[in-house]
Amino acid sequence: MDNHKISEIFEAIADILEFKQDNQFKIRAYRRAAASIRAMSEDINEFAKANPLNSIPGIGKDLSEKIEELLKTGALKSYEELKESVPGIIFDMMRIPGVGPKTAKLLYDELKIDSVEKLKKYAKEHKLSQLSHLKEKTEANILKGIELLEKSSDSMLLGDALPMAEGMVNYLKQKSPISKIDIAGSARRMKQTVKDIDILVSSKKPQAVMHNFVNMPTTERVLVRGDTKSSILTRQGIQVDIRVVEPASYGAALVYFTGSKEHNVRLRELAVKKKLKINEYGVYSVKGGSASGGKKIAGKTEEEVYASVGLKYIEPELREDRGEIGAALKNKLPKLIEISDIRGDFHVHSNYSDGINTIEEMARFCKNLGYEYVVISDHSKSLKVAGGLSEQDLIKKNREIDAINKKIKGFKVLKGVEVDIDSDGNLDYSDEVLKDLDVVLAAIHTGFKQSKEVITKRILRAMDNKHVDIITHPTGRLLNAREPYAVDMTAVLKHAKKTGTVIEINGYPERLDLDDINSRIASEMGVKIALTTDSHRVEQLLNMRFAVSVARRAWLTQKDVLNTLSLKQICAI
Ligand code: DGT
Ligand code: CA
Repeated sequence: MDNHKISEIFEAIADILEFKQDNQFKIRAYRRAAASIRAMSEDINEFAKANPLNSIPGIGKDLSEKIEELLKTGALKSYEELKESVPGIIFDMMRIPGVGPKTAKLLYDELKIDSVEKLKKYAKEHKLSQLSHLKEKTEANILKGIELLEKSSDSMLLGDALPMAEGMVNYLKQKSPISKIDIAGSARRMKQTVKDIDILVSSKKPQAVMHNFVNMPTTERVLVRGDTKSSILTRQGIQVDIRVVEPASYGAALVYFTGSKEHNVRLRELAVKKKLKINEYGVYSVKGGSASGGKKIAGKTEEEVYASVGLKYIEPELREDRGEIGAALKNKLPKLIEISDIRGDFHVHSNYSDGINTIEEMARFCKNLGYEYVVISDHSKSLKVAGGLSEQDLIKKNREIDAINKKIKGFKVLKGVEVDIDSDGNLDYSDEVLKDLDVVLAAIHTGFKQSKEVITKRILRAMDNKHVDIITHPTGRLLNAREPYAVDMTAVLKHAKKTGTVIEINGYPERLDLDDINSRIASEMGVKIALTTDSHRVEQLLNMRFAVSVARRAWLTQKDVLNTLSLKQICAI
């Protein structure tokens, strides 16, 4: 039983209770508890040994007993009984993005849906929209949701994959002598989603590495076990491949297994032009049209491999065949932004709205990260589900910020807001309120299904307000869960340039919004970018590395990014 599993069970209980039209307070209590456990930085088993469970925010006596039962027995009797009372297809339907308990109930009661295949078939045949309570749009969304689920079931978020891969690397390093070890594949390129995890090793004791790998605590099933290559499936259903290579081939293997495939193809084409051959073992000179008998000229390090075909080292995030080899040939690769360039975070929530920590806790954590400033940007009044602040609460919050700024030296908390753009494009606070804030972020949280024209107009109108500084999560997508709303990004970026509005790369792993491709277009148009975490608790402030990874994949440099500026420079804008 881990945090993830327990929060999943609590969410499932909330879904069932909602399906059964049970008490709203009870449902909300389960959801709050699930969120709280999911966000804990500590393993709940460890936590429970030293602390009472009801010291977790949102956990009272009843829920702490349930957690205890789960930790002790690995199961929860009341949950098992509750599950029995609901047909299995309801759970399958609720996994589809866009299908909540109410819709699932309607589909089950009215259409006797008993499989997802049947639901897909009925959606295609427009049988769902014939129901009196189901709109055509919902039908289209259900179909999209099923297709998204089919597509996403074999990919995981970088935010989940990378920590998992790093954990494995650390585990293997501790267990046996290892000369070199790297995460390779899409996780090393920091792609937003990752299909499987690739690990490359060189070691004097390859057999010991293989033994430890297949016996990791997270291993569910061993798929392949060999001397130089093994594959396992983790308990979460993720495939992990490991390869052990000779030190003399390590660089060539790392280039090969980092990919992307398309980058590797371009690299090999370039080698052929230079009468060389590149493979996962090394770079060879070609004699009489064949590499056999050719001399090995590189392979130990990646730098050596790139240099052998006349290229400077190419950072993994750029290896997507998006012009990086041409740029490297001309020695025109960008000097990519690094996490150490970041001097503050522009999008952080506190417990004034839906965050868990206080402003002071968030500020002190940021200071410890070496930042000079943080923008506390809680939600505005109409976003009630996220604890949006009334004007009076905002005044109170700003006073608290003034007090904290007197207390914490060498650091500044800036007054901000994530102001909601309503369905007509109006902002949720008046200009009178906005003018007293240091930083105004504007965001869409409702009306996701509006037409492209309407959504785009809303954002453009928000940018026209002279107080709005940043457009946050500009497409509203949630990776593997919700498609972006229909927004004309070219129009938004053009208007951002015209009005001097900054565009956000939100580093929350489910968002990574704006994405790498659009961020690159934005910077080429001269639009400034802010890298943020959208943190709701202190640990999430560390997600800045994911915002930075999107920026790096977008070829951004220090000068493209707002929060590489010092506090003094920011205050002068
Ligand atoms: P994914 O789908 O998220 O796992 O993405 P990757 O890039 O990690 O792809 P994967 O795991 O299939 O392969 C890892 C790397 O190995 C890939 O980036 C490049 C290399 N590779 C795999 N298969 C081939 C191939 O057929 N040709 C070449 N040139 N490289 C390959
Ligand atoms: Ca992979």
